[in-house]
Amino acid sequence: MSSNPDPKTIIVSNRLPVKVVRNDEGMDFQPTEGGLATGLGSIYKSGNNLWIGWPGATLYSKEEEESTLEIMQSQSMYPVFLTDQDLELYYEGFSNETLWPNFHYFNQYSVFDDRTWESYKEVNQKFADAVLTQANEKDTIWIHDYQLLLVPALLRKQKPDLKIGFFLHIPFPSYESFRLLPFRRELLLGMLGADFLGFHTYDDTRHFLSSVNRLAGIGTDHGIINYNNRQIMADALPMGIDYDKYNDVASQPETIEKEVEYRTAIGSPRMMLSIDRLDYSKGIPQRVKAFEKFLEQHPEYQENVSLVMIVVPSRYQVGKYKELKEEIDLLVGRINGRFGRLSWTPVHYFFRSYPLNALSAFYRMAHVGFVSPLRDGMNLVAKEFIASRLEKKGVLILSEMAGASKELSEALLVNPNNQAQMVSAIKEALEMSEEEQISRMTVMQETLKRYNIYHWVDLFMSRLDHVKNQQLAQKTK
Ligand code: GDG
Repeated sequence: MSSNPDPKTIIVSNRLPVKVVRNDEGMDFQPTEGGLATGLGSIYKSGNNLWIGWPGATLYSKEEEESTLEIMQSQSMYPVFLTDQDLELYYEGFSNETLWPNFHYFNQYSVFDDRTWESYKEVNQKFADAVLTQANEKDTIWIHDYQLLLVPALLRKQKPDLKIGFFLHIPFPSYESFRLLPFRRELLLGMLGADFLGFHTYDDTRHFLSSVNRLAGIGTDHGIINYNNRQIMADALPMGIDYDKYNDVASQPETIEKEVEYRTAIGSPRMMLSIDRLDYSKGIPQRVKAFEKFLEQHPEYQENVSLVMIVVPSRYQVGKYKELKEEIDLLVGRINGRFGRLSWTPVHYFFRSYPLNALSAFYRMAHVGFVSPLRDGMNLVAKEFIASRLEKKGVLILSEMAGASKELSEALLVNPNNQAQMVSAIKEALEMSEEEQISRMTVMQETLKRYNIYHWVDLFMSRLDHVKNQQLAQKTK
């Protein structure tokens, strides 16, 4: 139990916003990539708030654990140490080989294995125990994402009055997909330990409520769930970005210098940009194939436009991800071999991550942002691209399957499975008048500026407070 009596917010997620990297001098702490780290990075350092999660790396000696704990605590973080076996079974196994494919409608990739489920339960308990060592009765606990679906109920069991919120960053699948999971009921009851559950879109919320109703037999009414004499609420709360941060970074001299450097090196008159983690849900091969088809059908664009494609290494230990990397390598090789000239490379492909200034330089440099996931909870890259367009020019091609498409209707929306539509969207994007670009971009920028990350956090917290107050009012009736 913490000795600090001031109420605080405890964020809980699988990864902390920094990771431990071992090098010759010992341990180094580096910021982590990923939507969540980017999104909440601006929040957790304020007041006496705390972020609990895995710091990366395994096999800590006692001394390493102690020094990590000390360094993390001085930076408002509290580490949950995981073993190699936890990582293999809970993280790579149940989280990334069972839940991730099922929630993204890739059921043919889902692996069902009792050992990974046992580990998932154990590690969720580890996280809950860590929270319990830090939480006071009046604190607010905000749990994030599919790796920790059981934590809300584990906390509720120990501290029935705790204020608990949960946010799911990936899609919640339709009942027809979710019901395929062997441990579907346990997962739902785990989530229902929360008082408020947030999802990126209305459809995710609707799917969750339908599963609660049909698989757990619990009645729901317009987002209100009455379970164990407790009123719980579920609602759509699309996550925003730190708009001003991306806007500001885009105007920094270091970013502009990098942009000039990259533009000169790439040399193509026009550029399309895609940035994703290596993941089959992101539709990378489909995108490259659509670009290839475009060059084939519109030879006048050869030597005129390049696709700059950044793929950030991720989950490389999981077999499907290795296969995907090989598929992308082959496709890029094929298209560059087929169309490339001495003076022009069709696809500039980078399998690595970049620092923020470099990322921003890419966002500035591109004429078209090409974001075409097969399924995506939200997709922050689409939003960051828009926030970086200081001159309001540029076009966003965006998949209808990304949560972001619900807010960004001025983008050119495409079905990533419809290659002909993707090809014509590329043409439309490259030929759009500046006037139309500016008018579409202005609307999207206004939306993202208003519904930014701070707005999202405030809204989440006020919904959570509201539910808690409703519960109290019911109790005192
Ligand atoms: C999950 C959901 C949802 C990427 N490359 C670099 C880099 N990034 C940053 C981007 C962006 C983030 O990573 C990626 O966020 P996404 O939203 O695109 O995707 P996921 O990682 O899959 O995130 C997703 C999100 O959670 C939030 O709820 O939107 O649907 O799948 O912020 O900028 N950052 C740096 N260098 C890189 O090379 N610095």
